[in-house]
Amino acid sequence: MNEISLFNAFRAAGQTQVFAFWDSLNTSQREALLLQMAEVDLAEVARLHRTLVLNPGAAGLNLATLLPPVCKRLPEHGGDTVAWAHAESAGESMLRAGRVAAFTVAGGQGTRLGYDGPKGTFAVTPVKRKSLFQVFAEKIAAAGLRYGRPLHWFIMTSHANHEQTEAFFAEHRFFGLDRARVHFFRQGRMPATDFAGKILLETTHSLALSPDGHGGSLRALHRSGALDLLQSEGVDTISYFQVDNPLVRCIDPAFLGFHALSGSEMSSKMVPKANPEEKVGLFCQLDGRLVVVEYSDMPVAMQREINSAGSLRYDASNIAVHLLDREFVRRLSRADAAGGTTLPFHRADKKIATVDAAGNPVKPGQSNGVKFEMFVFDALPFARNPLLLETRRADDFSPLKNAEGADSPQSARDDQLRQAARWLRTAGVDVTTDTSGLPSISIEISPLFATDVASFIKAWRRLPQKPTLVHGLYLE
Ligand code: UD2
Repeated sequence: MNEISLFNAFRAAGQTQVFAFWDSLNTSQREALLLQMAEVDLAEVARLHRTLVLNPGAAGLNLATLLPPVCKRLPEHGGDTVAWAHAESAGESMLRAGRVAAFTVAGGQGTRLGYDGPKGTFAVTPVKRKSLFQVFAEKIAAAGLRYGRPLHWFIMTSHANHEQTEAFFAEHRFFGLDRARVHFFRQGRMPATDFAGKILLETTHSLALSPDGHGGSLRALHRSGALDLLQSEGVDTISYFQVDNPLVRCIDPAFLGFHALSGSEMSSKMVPKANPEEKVGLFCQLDGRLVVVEYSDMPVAMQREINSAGSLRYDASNIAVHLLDREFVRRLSRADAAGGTTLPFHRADKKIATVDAAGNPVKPGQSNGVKFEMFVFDALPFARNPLLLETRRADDFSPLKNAEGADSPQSARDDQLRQAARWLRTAGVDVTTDTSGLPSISIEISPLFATDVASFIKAWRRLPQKPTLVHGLYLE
């Protein structure tokens, strides 16, 4: 679109405030503003204002019809051991056939952690202080080595952290991965509006744009050409995980096998809720479909509800680990581009930095507008045969969200230490721990040594000389 048609489109949409300062801008400022204006889907902005701001009730959930979800349980919780073994070997065949790629969403701001940098660069391991990105790189490398097919790895960044993320990988030589198989792309952005639906300016020559949420990853996979690359490489399954979870089993054969064997287009892992107030989304069934309800959208009484067996009625926590069928993502993205019904946007009222009528910066003390985000789990109701699988929290989930307390660097470190101690004990090694399983010394096991307890036992047995555990231990 050229300058004139952009101006006309914004004028027709009642958004002339975005060029209020046009006459005072220099050429490069004008160019920058025009580029941002070209990014905006004005019809989408108008629709979101109508549906989420003017008429918010219509988009609400009907909680009265919610039910607990159907879930495949772990063998220790009644799951079928034979089915688990069968699924694991099916997943291993997929990996041997090179049908799987890894996908990390790393576009978030990490505000709660208070860390100034892309979250994936945060040093998270107890002994070697490896970054989250290095931990994932080693897990992905280990799967490639074990199954004889190196995996492609896609990393979704944001406009704010893209360059820093790429530079970090370059500086660390891609942690030994083949750089031709590591792909970065930026997620999309959405303009923030005031409560009257007017797009806010961040400065006189830039719009208030923010990431479109991890649900934007589906559009971005399509737009970036990732889906075509995957197709040409014979990859049909995308293993999706968040950047904030050092324990994640990002390449999990049993999960892959269950997903493929049930003909699912999107599958998710859950863990039983740690406590009724845990701040995680919950898998539920709504009108026969699998959905995730955010904790903030579920009344506390419902979060605490107990079933006839005496446990929490809604206990299926979303750990944000999903498998996506490549063509499912393409189908949703195409429908999206054609203006069809796809992922809904969620509204968040925020304090949005902007400018006043004279162009001076304004930092509002209370919410002055609305940001719009999509959530990837909202794709579940569109998927054929969506599957929900239970996993073990201690081996799959320890998110890094806050600077202190729950879900912090300390808790993530402790959970990694407990896992290492547990694996050593299962291999018959005497490890001193406290009652929570926390060892008295620092132990770190590289994913290149083992990625689960079974591979750990094998690797440990193969060691010609067993290391002592006096001053801590690092195994690679
Ligand atoms: C998410 C889930 C919650 C629970 C929890 C588990 C949502 C809304 N809630 O909570 O249900 O499962 O995770 O840990 O998802 N990201 C992007 N681009 C964006 C926004 C986020 O890439 O525009 C990434 C971000 O880098 C991170 C992940 O998505 O890897 C989660 O984002 P979050 O921290 O906003 O989600 P959170 O912790 O509120």
